Amino acid sequence: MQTVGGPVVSERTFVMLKPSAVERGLMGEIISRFERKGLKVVAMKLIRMRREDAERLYAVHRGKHFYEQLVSTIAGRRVVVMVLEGRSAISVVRKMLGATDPVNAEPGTIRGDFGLDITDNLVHASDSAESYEYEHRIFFSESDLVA
Ligand code: FUP
Repeated sequence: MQTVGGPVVSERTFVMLKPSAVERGLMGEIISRFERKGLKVVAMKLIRMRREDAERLYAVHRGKHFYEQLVSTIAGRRVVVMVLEGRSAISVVRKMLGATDPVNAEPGTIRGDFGLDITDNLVHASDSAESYEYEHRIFFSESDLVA
């Protein structure tokens, strides 16, 4: 845990490498970026995404025009799910991902460097502490988190 002037500011975030990242052999590149930034991997596994878990993960988008495509894009395919820890990890990882639509993502970000597809945009990461709490519990139990 790191501190600034006393308070603990280290936090955790949930990250998923989407099927295209796995299939294109980008796992190492992406995980390496997180490690080089100083983020600590506290849980990680390669899984075949079950449809019900994909629906749970994207429940917040249910009813939106892209929801079905979003779920279908990851259901039944291999993804890597992980929990990363570090100072302001949630916002730091979101910045490293870049804009949601890779066409608009800045070079130097993961989506900016490797993507073009908005739905299969390589990586998902929690956008708030509440999202982290919800998302990581779909895939991990507390005993899986190795601090
Ligand atoms: P992000 O948090 O950057 O992944 O983006 P959002 O929460 O806005 O979007 C969630 C997922 O829906 C992303 F994988 C991108 C996808 N999406 C579409 O496929 N079409 C859209 O019009 C908007 C988002």
